[in-house]
Amino acid sequence: MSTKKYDTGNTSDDVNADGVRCTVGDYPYFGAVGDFNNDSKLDLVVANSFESSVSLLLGKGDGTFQDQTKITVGYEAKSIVVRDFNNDDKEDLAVVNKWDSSVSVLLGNGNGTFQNQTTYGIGFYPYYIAAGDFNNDNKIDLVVNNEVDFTISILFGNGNGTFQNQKVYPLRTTYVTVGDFNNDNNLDLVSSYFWTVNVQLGNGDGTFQNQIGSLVGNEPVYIAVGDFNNDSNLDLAVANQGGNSLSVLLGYGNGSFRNQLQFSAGDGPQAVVADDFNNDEKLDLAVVNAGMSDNRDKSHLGDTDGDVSIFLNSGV
Ligand SMILES: [Ca+2]
Ligand SMILES: [Ca+2]
Ligand SMILES: [Ca+2]
Ligand SMILES: [Ca+2]
Repeated sequence: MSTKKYDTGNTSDDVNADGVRCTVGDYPYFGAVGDFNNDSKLDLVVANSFESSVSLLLGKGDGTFQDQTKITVGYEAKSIVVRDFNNDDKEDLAVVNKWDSSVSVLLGNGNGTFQNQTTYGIGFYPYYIAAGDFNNDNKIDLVVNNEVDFTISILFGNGNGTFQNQKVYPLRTTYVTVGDFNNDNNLDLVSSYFWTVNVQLGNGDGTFQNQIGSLVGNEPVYIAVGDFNNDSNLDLAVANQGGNSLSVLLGYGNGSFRNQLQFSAGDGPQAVVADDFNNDEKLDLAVVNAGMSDNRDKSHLGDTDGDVSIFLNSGV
């Protein structure tokens, strides 16, 4: 892999895409994409952390967006997952509200509007959310990590846009996401905690096996899942906030991974995105560096300029 860097130089409450600025709400923390008005043009949703809203930016298909529409959720939205929870072919949202210890589910009307939120109680200090079918009933379920409780909450879906009350499992993690890491068609969990990422293989009935740990850098805070070496086994890319590094773990296809490849990232990596940025059909990585060295308090993120490190996949 090779690396190059570019500076976004942007710390205000804007989304900045190649010079196009779109105003959103106060302290935007997370973004996701989907097509919410069924015009085959990608739209953006942004979690506004210091107000009770997400901003919807409908895409014009040319890289620009209409002015935001705000959608009411709980306070301190930290992450969003986009899926179709009620099988009507219209994309829906689930939003984690950290302060409220809740998840807001918003069913899409398919025209860029949403029904009012339904909220579900989860644990204390929730941050990240992922969606998948954990009990193989063809209904999408949700998983959230509750950072201070040292738990995860799983909300099993009813297939009609409603969810059952949380099931709580003990797990120390700063992040949670999903993938099938042993190719048995049961969805597995991957999480992170000091120097380690942990895979828990799914049993296909909504329960999970014990953790399989792999060593990464200091303070892993975000994991991207993809097949980076095209061997049909899922791999992991991990942003190590404390280590200012990126770890790549290539999967064996049984839930374990080769020893990490570690790369220097920027200052305070917070997130990593896997996509093919140069159209060579290999997944590249973009690491978002918050610029934290002057102030390690998360509540002051953004006081220092951040940047993005791009890692082009040269074919491992
Ligand atoms: Ca839907
Ligand atoms: Ca399910
Ligand atoms: Ca599996
Ligand atoms: Ca692979």
